[in-house]
Amino acid sequence: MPTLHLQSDSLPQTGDTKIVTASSLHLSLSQPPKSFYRHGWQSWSLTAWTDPIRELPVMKPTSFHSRQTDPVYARYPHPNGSWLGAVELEDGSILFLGALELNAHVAVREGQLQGWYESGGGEWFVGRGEEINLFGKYAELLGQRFGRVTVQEHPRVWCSWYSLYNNINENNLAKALNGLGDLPFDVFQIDDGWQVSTGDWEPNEKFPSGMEAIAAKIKATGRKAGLWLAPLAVSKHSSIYKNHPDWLLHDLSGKPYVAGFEWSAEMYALDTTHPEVIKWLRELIRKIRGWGFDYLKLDFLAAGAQPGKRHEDIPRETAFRRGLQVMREAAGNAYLLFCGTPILPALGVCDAIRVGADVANFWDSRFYSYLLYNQTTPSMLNGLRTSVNRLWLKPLVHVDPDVAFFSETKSLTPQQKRLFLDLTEVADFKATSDLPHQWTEAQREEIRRWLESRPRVERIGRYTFSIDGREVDFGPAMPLPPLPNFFDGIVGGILGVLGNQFWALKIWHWLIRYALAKKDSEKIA
Ligand code: 9PG
Repeated sequence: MPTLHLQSDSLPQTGDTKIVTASSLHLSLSQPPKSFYRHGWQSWSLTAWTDPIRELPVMKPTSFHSRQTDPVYARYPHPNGSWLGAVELEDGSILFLGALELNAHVAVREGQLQGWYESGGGEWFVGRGEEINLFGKYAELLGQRFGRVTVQEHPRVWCSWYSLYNNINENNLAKALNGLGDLPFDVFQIDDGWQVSTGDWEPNEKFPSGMEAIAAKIKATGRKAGLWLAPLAVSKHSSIYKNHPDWLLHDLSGKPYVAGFEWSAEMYALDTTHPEVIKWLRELIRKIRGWGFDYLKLDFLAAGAQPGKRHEDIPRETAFRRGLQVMREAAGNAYLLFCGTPILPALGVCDAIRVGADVANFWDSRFYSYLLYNQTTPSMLNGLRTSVNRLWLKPLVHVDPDVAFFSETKSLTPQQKRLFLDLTEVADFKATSDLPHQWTEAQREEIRRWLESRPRVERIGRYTFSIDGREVDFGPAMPLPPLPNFFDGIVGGILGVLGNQFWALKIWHWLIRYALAKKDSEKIA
């Protein structure tokens, strides 16, 4: 299939759109654009309007690339994004280029907006005109090709992660469940920490009564029982790693591909083209359904879409989607929330997608966002920024911007909390991890009102919305931090090198774990 070059005079005029088939497509820009919409590959990857000329600094530490962004393009020297991109022109209109199939990438270089498929070719949507309208048309076309969510009701979720982290057990979860009382949460979701290891999806010693018992307890309160798992990731400590090395994705040199690091060990990825992996995935999801869970948060999914050598030689996102579809079938009518997932391959398979980085009970981390120039690590700002820039996905799938905080936190101002609550109204996805016994009566009533509210939301501009007539502007939270100055660059460089040393990561993870455990034991006590 050819590369197609389109000059600006053959580009759609304002308001026009077209669908073009090509392996790559080069749209000449007659004027330097004002900004570039970069779309991050997976849930946590930065999505924002950015500088159209100068690429952002390479995100550090680079050892995080495979779990935070698309590692194939993490060092690409020009502004770029996954599947789609747009440039803003002088007159305020945008030029939009979006792939209608998987395995595609977009960049601005040499005065062109370029798009290409990693293998073969496919259809592209090209349009020029008003931004909200073009993103809307693109979403419509994606819906026709990939499918869209059919479940109407948006679940209201209590999730254990952002208060208890890994320190969950039968008792503190039971306490949280009781504490919810009659608050209208539809789902009680158990997050990371219940399993023997990543890959051995059986309850650990903190769940001696087993998962069926806790699912039954949750359902007795009239709620859906939710469970977190990372089905495509495999820890070095897992039995799969020991017993089935051939199930893993391999790098080109034949070694198991390292898809990231968990607390103390390398994490590997399953090869979703391997027939035995497919069988194992099907049985895993059926087992969890059999325990009684009917809301599954499937996390670290990007592991399955990493580049590498597979049993069957097909493009990585195609292989990945195949694995997702098997899990969808096995899950029946359970509600599926995909997290840490490449976005396009998940469309039409799940009910909801986490569309931003993890939030945290602080606004921003100077350490990560300035020194390491990493906008994907947990912070309220990183969660909010990427989620707001992904709201165009809403007609296709429920968009989960992550949890809101109500309890007193030292480092979030009421305005910052309010802005995130406004985002949950716009996204129409409400979740929290707060420990109910820490809420005051007034906070419980605030939460009840929040869960019950169904405001009329209208989009006014790129970052402005009207919520029941009240105007909300996410704009001030959208700019990226300034590029590191000379001094920050040097400090960041040293930290980045440290962050790539396994021993340093281990110490770092151990310190975080210690800090969380300490904080949580204080909270739970
Ligand atoms: C459980 C958590 C929670 C959370 C998920 C995910 O290295 N990282 O970039 C990174 C990003 C997110 C993350 C963990 C690591 O959190 O988003 O809601 O379920 O896993 O471990």
